[in-house]
Amino acid sequence: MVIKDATFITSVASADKLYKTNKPIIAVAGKSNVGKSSLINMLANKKKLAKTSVTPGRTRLINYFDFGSFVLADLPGYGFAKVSKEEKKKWAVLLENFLAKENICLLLSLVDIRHDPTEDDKMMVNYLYHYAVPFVLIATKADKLGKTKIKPSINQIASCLKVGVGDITPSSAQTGLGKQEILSLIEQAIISAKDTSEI
Ligand SMILES: Nc1nc2c(ncn2[C@@H]2O[C@H](COP(=O)(O)OP(=O)(O)OP(=O)(O)O)[C@@H](O)[C@H]2O)c(=O)[nH]1
Ligand SMILES: [Mg+2]
Repeated sequence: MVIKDATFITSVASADKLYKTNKPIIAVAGKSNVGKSSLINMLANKKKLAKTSVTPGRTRLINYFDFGSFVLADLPGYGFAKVSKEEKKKWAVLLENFLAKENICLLLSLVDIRHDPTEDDKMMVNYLYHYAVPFVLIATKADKLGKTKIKPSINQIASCLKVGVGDITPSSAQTGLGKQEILSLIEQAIISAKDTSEI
């Protein structure tokens, strides 16, 4: 799949304002600073489509992007310590509503390849099982590890999250590692969603 001209659609702050579309929805989730916006820019071949930030926790909204054959939703990052309890609750309501209400074709759940998944990462995976959302895990920032460390790290993450190693794709927004695999996972998810809707 080739992404030609991805564009920003809208930002949404509350669950009653979720963006309506007939296109398949691909969502991107993960803790603050894990590299969601950077991954979106990599997939789009655009440096500044989604705002990236050295200060974690900047994206508090769901940002929607038109990728041509699908709509991509950049979900607000979780696990940011300096956020008030009230704001955390708001985040959880928004996320749970999004997962429950939207017909998500595939969710890319991002974890940092360098670290064991956090409790929040585990909670995210539990949410995904609970709401029966099809998902794959993406281990980000692989350029920060030596080549020989990638496989052991993926094994470790898989065992922490109780998923198969084949369900985790290493990626790097810096080198472009994983880009083609992720695009083809999205493409397959779109095709199989179409097939099921035609039965
Ligand atoms: N080396 C390296 N740095 C990365 C990679 N992806 C993201 N970063 C850096 O990590 C920081 C956070 O990246 P973002 O893409 O803004 O992360 P995010 O998950 O969108 O963060 P929030 O929107 O705040 O939740 C930035 O400084 C990025 O440049 C990567 O693959 N390799
Ligand atoms: Mg972001």
